[in-house]
Amino acid sequence: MKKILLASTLLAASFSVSAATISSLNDNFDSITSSVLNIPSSGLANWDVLNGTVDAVATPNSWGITCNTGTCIDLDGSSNDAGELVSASGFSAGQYSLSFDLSGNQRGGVNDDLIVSFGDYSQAFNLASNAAWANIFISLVNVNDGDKLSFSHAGGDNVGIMLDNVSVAAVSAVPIPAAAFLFAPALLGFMGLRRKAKAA
Ligand SMILES: [Ca+2]
Ligand SMILES: [Ca+2]
Ligand SMILES: [Ca+2]
Ligand SMILES: [Ca+2]
Repeated sequence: MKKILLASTLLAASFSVSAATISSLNDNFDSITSSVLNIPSSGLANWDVLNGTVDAVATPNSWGITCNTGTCIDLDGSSNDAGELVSASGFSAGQYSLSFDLSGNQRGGVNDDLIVSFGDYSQAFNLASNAAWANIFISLVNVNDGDKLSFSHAGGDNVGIMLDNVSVAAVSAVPIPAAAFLFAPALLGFMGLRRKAKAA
């Protein structure tokens, strides 16, 4: 019974990898070389924009906005409905690190609200207009197969939190030798099962 269980676990593991998922994402938005208000989803290779709009802001620009590098994203576009920037692809199940840079809107007015979600990580940000660029690094996020990374800005006064340098990288939760050690009994169990089937 135990052998059958191990063998079926092994088979399940080999079939759980979906071709549609990704296992890393890096975007500094610098491939966009001039500012675009209400940038269409087609203008963002790695992202979809839902529930509103976002702007791409290149530096220099007439609004006096400084990006952390080259071009960055104003998460509240120019349609009076702030957008939700969502990774175009879901991620493979696993553990990841997440890193991104945020600044306040740099244009005055009331604080802005943003919720960042990815797997079992979700964090609300309330940033003053003059909040300086800061890096947010989450060392371990548990992700289910197909989970997407989302930056969802509240409101819609066209002046929103700025985003730059998004990076998601897989974390190897179990060192390879230990993984092989865990895998070996399952493999032996599977082989034993085959031998038994042959003998029968
Ligand atoms: Ca950039
Ligand atoms: Ca805007
Ligand atoms: Ca919205
Ligand atoms: Ca605002």
